[in-house]
Amino acid sequence: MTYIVKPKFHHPDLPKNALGYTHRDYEGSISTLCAGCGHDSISAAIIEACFELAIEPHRVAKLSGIGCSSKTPTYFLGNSHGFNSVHGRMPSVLTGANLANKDLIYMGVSGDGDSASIGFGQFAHSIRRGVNMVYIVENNGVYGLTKGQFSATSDKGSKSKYGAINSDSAIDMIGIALQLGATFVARGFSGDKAQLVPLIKAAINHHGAAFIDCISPCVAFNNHAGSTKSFDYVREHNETVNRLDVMVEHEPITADYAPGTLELVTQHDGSVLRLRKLAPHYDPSDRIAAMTYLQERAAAGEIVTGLLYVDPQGQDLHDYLNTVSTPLNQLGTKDLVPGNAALQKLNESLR
Ligand SMILES: Cc1ncc(C[n+]2csc(CCOP(=O)(O)OP(=O)(O)O)c2C)c(N)n1
Ligand code: SF4
Ligand SMILES: [Mg+2]
Repeated sequence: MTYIVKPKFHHPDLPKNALGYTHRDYEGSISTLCAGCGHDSISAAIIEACFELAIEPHRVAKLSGIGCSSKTPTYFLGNSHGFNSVHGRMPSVLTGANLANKDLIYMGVSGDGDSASIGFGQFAHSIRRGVNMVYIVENNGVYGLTKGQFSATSDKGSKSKYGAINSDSAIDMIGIALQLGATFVARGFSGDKAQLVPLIKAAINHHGAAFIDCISPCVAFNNHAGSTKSFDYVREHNETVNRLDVMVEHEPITADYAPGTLELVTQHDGSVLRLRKLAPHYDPSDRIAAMTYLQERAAAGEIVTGLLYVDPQGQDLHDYLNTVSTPLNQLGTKDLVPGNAALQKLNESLR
């Protein structure tokens, strides 16, 4: 993997968070992606979200597959745990790590090729199992790393840089995540950091499978007229259903909002999501209505962004499996080898 180490020095007056860390403590190596690539903006949003939440970097595990998008964990959270896996296999590696140590914050970063083609099954099973993670697909509608072939999220009828028309139907990752039971589903745009940072913060605070489909234009291969993942196209067709602020502790609501346009959602960990409704009738607590709405707007050529669905009291894989409260990797021999009598008893109970 190519990377350029960043110099460690920084200005002494850089703002510090509650832990006394600056943004520099959440950065990684210097990016080697193309200048202007949407993926770099998503890395910057992840850095900002972790800085604002004052997360201890050693509490984060970032995992990825293969692709330009999957290279990005090298460019953020350089003091966190990292695992760059095989193409499309990030979800199973993440699931295994999460089962072994549920105390970490798991961040899976992937691409549309990585998650909607070779890793589609892996993506689906990690979502339906409710793995406690933030799963971000940096969606540019092409295989950027291998020079711009259509991916499974390329829209039917969209045009490649070299003029070919895509004849295959697109996979909508949001629709699939909703159908599979994800308890937090959002769509962001790399060109809208003000929307993306709170979405990532809320996803980090969410308990359960949190999925963010982030449209992230590939400036080298998919940013031309005829593409439906270009900066211009997304800006022109973006329909934002809500705007989000995340409050970790209760803060008074100071801004003025028209009645019915503000909604407060308290998540499992006590964080409060303050939702400003831009589409007044959109209800992010109604999974089926969300699926219908997204299909309708997609048919009208719109790209719906915002917090699309949340179950604030979501459960995760460990809740479903009823694992012990101690992370499994911290259990000692006494717990793991309970002795012959306990084994006999267990065997008897299964006869
Ligand atoms: C098993 C396997 N098959 C194919 C490849 C070639 N390959 C590398 S990256 C990639 C697609 C990447 O696309 P995406 O996940 O969308 O990432 P992007 O580069 O667009 O960010 C492919 C097909 C590979 N590395 N391994
Ligand atoms: S090829 Fe596309 S996805 Fe890859 S770094 Fe360049 S702009 Fe980004
Ligand atoms: Mg891609």
